[in-house]
Order: sequence, then C-alpha cells, then structure tokens
Amino acid sequence: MSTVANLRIDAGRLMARLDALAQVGAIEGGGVCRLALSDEDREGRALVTGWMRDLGLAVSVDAIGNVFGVRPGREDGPPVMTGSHIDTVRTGGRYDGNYGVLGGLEVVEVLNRAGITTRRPLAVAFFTNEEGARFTPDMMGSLVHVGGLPLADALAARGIDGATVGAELARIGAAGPMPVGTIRPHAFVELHIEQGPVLDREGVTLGAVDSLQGISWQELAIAGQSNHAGTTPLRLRRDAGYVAAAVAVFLRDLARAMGGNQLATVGKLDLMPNLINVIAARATMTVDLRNTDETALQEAERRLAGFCEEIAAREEVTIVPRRLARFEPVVFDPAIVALVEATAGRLGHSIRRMTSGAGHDAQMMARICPTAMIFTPSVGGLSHNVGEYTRPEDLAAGADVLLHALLALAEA
Ligand code: HGY
Ligand code: MN
Ligand code: MN
Repeated sequence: MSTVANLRIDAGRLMARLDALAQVGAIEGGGVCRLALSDEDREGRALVTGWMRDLGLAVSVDAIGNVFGVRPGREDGPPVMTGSHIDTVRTGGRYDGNYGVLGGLEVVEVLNRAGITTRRPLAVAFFTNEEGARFTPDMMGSLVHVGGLPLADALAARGIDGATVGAELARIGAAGPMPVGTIRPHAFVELHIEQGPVLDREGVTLGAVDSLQGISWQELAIAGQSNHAGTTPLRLRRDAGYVAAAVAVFLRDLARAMGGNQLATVGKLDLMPNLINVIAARATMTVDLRNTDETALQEAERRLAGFCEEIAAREEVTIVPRRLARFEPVVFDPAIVALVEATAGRLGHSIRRMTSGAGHDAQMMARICPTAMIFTPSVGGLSHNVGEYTRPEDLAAGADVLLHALLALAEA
C-alpha cells in the first residue's frame, strides 16, 4: 500500500468528471447555465449522486435538497466534511462550485483505491441554491442546514421567474426525507476557485482562505408615472428609469468615495413598460453591497437609504427597498487555515492567506463547526462568466491539499 504521504489525486479523473458535469447545462463559450432547481440542476444532481453511489458513499438528501455522500470511518461520529454547490449563475463557468464537489469525490476515489479507511467518517456534500441567482438568499441550502433560515421560509422563497423553492423542489424531485441540519460535521473544508484576480496576478498557486466579506443584497422597487417621451417636459416627469440610473451612478461613486474594500453592484434592472417612447412607470433593481468591514457595510447601506430618500422626494417617485440577503463578515478557523497552509507547503505548492470576495457555503458551515477554504487561481480573475478558467495543474494542486487536509482532520 502506498504511503499516505505520497497519495495524490488523479488529475485526469478529476478533469473528466468536471468535463462531464459541464455538459449538463452547457452554453456557448464553454460555460454552464444550471440555475438552482432547474431541469439542468435535476440532471446535474442525478449525475453527481450517481458518482457518489458508484464510490460507495451512503447518499442522504434533506428537505431542502442538500445532498450528503457519507463514507464510513473506523469509528462512528461526526464526519469531516467537504463540498460546495452544483447550481450556477445563468452565464456561469464550469468550475464555480462544481470543482469543490468533484474534488471531494476525487479524494474519496483515491482513498478507496488505496484501501484507506479514515478514523472519522468523511462526507462530500452539495448544497441547494448556493448562487441565489434564481431564488434569494444565496447560500440558501447551507443557511437552512445551519439553522440560519427556517425551512418553511426557504420553501416559500419566490424566484425571479415566479416559482417557489418548494414547488420547484417537488417538480424536480430534489427534496429528500432527511430533516435539515441532521449531519453536524466535525470540521468542514471547501475547495473553490478564487473567482478574483489575486492568486493569478501574484503567481501564487493556492489560497488559504481565512475570512469572507459581508454581503448585503436588496431589491429597490421604484414607482413613478409612465408618460409620453415626446410631450412630457422634464419638470413634469416622474421617471423611474432615470432614478434607477441615478441610484446606480450613486453606488459607483459611493464605493469609490468609501474606498477600502467597499463594493457595489447593480446586476439586475427591469423597467416597465420598457419601451423606447414611454417614460418608465416602474423600475425594479438589485443592489449588491459588500465589504470586509461590517461597520463600513452598514455605513454604505445607510448612505444608500439616504440617497434614495432624497431622490425620491426630488423626482416624486416612491422607492421601496426589500432585503434579499444579509450576511456579516466571517472569520474561518485559524487551526484549519494553518493546516491548509502547512499542507500546501509540504506538497510543495506556493500559498498565501486571503479573504474571499465571494459568498460560499463554507461561511454558513463556519457557524456550526471549524471551517476553512482552499482557493485555486482564476485566470484573469474571471468568474460568473463563461470564460472562467483554472489551469488543470492548479486544480490538481488544490485537490491534493484537500486530500491531505481532510486526512489530517479525519485522523486527528
Ligand atoms: O454571490 C456570491 O458571492 C456567490 O456566488 N453566491
Ligand atoms: Mn461558488
Ligand atoms: Mn458563484
């Protein structure tokens, strides 16, 4: 039997599974559209749970559709868990989320082939609706798992297409019999692409993720009055389209003025009636604010609310905010961060500590067990884009560090 220290994942096998899963919801340019609880999600779930069963994992599905593949240990007890998500944004890449789940399956295959049974059980999970692109909040499945969102509230969440989570779970047959929150891990390590420019720009192979920034999502419903574009003087306009645009410009200026790590994004904007010669009666827009500093994030929220109040009065429109998601910054477990760092060093890979700009299921699991993340570089920092790309050798390096970090946690 090969010594444990020399164990390495099989990069070809990992790439083959990534390529196979990427065919489910494949879109032009090598990307993936697999929105949560869509037909593509159903197909992806079937493929991945099939692989879990082929690897001898005991598959459990909970009431929000989270899927857990458990590998028995020499002893019973809470498993050391890894995993991520297989839902994507509409113009997603093939690595976001999928890589963390398939990296976990590759770890299981290496241990199976080496005839190794760890002291603690291992588990590979994928959580429902991490992206939040169709149903908010994001990280929904893992948030329900840790008790941060009541199951009933999650099931009632209505998507951008009007469907509810509960109805879509039933439609694709993704809900399972296991009560949510059943499996409480001993520890959780998530493998994920960075989705930002840091590692690629610095030429560093891996990231030991020690924190994750705060996230504030809201929808603004702006109501004015439709009117004729050619006959209505400026002073009589109650133009929801103009106000939406002014909010977007304000947000960019706000992020620039606040500096630090403040980010602001208007990703979704719908006008009604959305016609060339009609002043928009309504505008519905989303605002994504992020900051590593919770006090600054609250300041950004306050300044946006103040601007909305002022421009609503000036333009004689109403602006009704609706909170979609709100998560404070998270600090991961220093001991696991150090383990990831030391493991990368032992395997000969460069690594640096960093925070995560993106939200991840790990930020929810950190509420119930020691948790950290491993990042691999995103070429050009591109993600949530069909051009998302990570070099196979970097994908393999990340999975090797996951293998040995999980082994260390499962034997400790
Ligand atoms: O929005 C995020 O950061 C994650 O992709 N859900
Ligand atoms: Mn992700
Ligand atoms: Mn994502």
